[in-house]
Amino acid sequence: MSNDTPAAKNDLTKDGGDLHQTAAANDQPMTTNQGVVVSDDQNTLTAGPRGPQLLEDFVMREKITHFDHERIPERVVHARGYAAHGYFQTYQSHAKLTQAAFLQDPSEKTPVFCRFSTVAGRAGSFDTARDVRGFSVKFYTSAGNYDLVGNNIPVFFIQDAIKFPDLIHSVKPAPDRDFPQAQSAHDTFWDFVSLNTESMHMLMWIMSDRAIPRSFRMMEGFGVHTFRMINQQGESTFVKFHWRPKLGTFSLIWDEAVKISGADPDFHRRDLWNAIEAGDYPEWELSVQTFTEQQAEEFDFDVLDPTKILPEEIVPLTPLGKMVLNRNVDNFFAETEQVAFCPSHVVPGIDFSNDPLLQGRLFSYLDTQLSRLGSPNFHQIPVNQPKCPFANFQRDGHMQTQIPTGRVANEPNSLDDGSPRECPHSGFETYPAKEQGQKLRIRPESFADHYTQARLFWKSLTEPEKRHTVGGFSFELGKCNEVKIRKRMLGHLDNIDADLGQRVAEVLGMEGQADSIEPVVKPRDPEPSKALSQYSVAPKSLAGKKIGLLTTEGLDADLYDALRKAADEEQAMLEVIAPKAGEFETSDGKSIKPEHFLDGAPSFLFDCVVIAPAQKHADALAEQAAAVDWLRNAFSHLKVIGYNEAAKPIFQAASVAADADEGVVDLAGGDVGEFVEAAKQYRIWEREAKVRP
Ligand code: HDD
Repeated sequence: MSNDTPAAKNDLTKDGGDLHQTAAANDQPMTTNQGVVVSDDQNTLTAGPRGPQLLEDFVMREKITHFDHERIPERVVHARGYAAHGYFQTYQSHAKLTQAAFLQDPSEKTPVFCRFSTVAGRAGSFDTARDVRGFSVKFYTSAGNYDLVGNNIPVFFIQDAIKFPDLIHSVKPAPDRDFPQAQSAHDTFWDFVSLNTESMHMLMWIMSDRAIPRSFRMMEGFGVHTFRMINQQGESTFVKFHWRPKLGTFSLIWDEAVKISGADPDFHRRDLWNAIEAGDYPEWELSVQTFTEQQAEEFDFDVLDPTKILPEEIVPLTPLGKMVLNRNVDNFFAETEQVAFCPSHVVPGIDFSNDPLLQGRLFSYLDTQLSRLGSPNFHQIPVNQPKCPFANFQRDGHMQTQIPTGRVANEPNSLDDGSPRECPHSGFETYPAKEQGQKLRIRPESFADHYTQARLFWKSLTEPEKRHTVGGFSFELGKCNEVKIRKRMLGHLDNIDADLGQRVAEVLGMEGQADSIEPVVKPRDPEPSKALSQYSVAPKSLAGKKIGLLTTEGLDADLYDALRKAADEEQAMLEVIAPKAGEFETSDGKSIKPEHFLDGAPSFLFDCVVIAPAQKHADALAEQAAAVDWLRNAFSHLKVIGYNEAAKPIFQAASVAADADEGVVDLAGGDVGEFVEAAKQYRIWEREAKVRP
């Protein structure tokens, strides 16, 4: 704000007035923050050309002082995040369920701002850490801002917010040595969670593929808690929120995630930015599971317990509408960094439940914004401002940017007959739930079953997903030095499922060493729920995915055209990788500029790959370790690989059989149809047992 130049138009009376400090006008002079035109931005004022600098140089002092104060505290959790603008559109009126304004009119598009994040790492950490992903959406509704602050996992580690600082301290780098960064694979985390049986269900999710998503665009989102929806008649229905990505839910393989973190630490943010820039707008469907208080009493778990899901076999999803992200931010700091989400930001038609974790969150977020953004006026920052009118008698404070007029700042008053006035019949009214009870510090008994749903999750996974979950636990516990913690965890895993416990113990070489842990509530044996397995329900599609084509000068033009056409038809992206970064000619003399050069684009940055050098450059390519690794990695990451005859020396050098399985496809004759069909499977799971026995 204070940076505005005379040329910038700041109409503060307009909602979300245009506060862009535009570089657009080429003839706009550079000024100080006071609007004084700067004549020299390169040289400090000195006494003589080689003399001392002068304190009076307000241009230099202002510039350096502003720079010195550029950083604000990063978020205490979810520090690394990425966001985009878009809209939400309801499919129809959901007036029976809720009076929420954004769920009434299907012709109306409600603006949204959506931020995805990792939890544990710092703002400068890498994208592909094994972690929960935050999934926060700010709806700028006509009845005020509504924040749905969820995650890509439908349950949480703890049942009561008072334990949150301990959970986070345990997962963050150890306070003495300040490592490891963005990792849960260390003693303090596993010590804490193994002493908190309520974490077991969440641990299953976080050790599974869910914690290493392929893309923000291919990730589900969940409101986690039970909320209420209230209709115009004041009737309440319990709901659980779900976001489902149109592209389907897909994940990386752990070895890939580790390698990507070095090759492209910005893998997820780059993916989102590029997709939006390309007009390939990611989309999610918002649904709810709805149930009454009477139904809730009949479930075999407590709906106020955030470590439990409501299986879709019991209550299916009701689709409400869709969210489309179609605009990247103009400025990362101003928007993504300064956006302030608070679960307490609700609108008429949406209300809370007594979930003790949710209730704690209602306090924590507002509080954290005050320290992070430094002022109770954070709602005036453009990205946080409602797009509907807002007015009250709150006044002053750091960085007040509005100029309230008039003599009166109190209500009631008889001195000023103007607004704002409270509106008893149209304002937000809390649902009048009846509450009574003794004051206690006690966990309800109905929260005590900590293993059944962890077992439900395990039983619902496909075999490859089970393998990866065993891999997740083994990797993390293998990084845990204290043997007593490993033994304790193995005891919990045995309680979740004997097969799981056994398999992890085997990998760790600790068979028979699990602690014996007596569950407070003996776990039941639930029927599997298909919706919990992402690969049971994943669409067979290339939409939104990336095909990497490793080639050389002289690339077969017909093959290139066929791949480009197939990519367009399947709404996938095709990117060319060549040994050198410069332009080259294809077999028909057309010039191509490769998107990448080989050393900068390993195959783990792509979903499926084609290796098709020109014959005369094939041997030279096969001599390059980067090309051999390219193929070897693609094969071991279970990717579908298309190749031409000239690629065979690379197969030999990589010790990969050109007829290894259905995922290694010969493109002889230039027909890419078989390759595309195979690639729609995403991975060749059967290969996994061979490459990672
Ligand atoms: Fe939280 C940020 C999601 C429990 C305290 N949380 C934060 C963000 C997400 C979540 C997505 C990032 C918001 C953004 O993009 O700016 N948090 C969750 C979910 C939880 C949860 C789904 C459980 C169901 N959180 C939780 C508890 C507490 C907090 C129990 C505290 C008692 N969370 C915070 C915070 C953060 C935050 C410290 C840090 C930055 C911020 O709020 O704005 O207040």
